[in-house]
Amino acid sequence: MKNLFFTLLIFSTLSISAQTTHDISWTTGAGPADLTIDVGDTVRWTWDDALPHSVTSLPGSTETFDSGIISGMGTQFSHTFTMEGTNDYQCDVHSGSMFGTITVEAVLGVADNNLADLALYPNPVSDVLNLSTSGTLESYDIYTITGQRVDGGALSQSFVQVSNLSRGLYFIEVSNEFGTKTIKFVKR
Ligand SMILES: [Cu+2]
Repeated sequence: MKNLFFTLLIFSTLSISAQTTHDISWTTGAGPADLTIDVGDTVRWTWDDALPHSVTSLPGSTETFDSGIISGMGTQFSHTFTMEGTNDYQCDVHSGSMFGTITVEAVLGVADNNLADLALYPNPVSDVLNLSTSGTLESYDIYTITGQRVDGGALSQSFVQVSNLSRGLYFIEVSNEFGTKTIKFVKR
């Protein structure tokens, strides 16, 4: 049981990025249908008239995608962009009025925001546990070594009051939208 808890702690430190789906109304005259998105985001085109259309990447586009020519009000085509770059595309039927560019940018700030540099001080601690990181602090949970949660909540400041904890060994799990980091500390 204890081993399982430690294993979970280790895996819970892996980060997860937020992903977004962007919608484009795909109809004659929709061009230029341009968007700037983050790597990992999805663009979803929805056919908003009854005419046949396609969503087709053009030569030179960073990624290749093609819905084929399909028709039907409400038809959807989605593509998840995984590479930083520029993607020119068009409708192969109405290339003069249905076209656009999807610009895909590297996700900024994750490296600085993933809590990888989170540090605690002092450790051992008696009253106030300070949290030092270049990332954004959003919430925390404190667990005993047997996995019992004894404290936690939103983090609006870069410290946690631990004077109420009994003496012993604890883990603090600090989270933000990009992930979680868990560090052991000693309360004395
Ligand atoms: Cu079209």
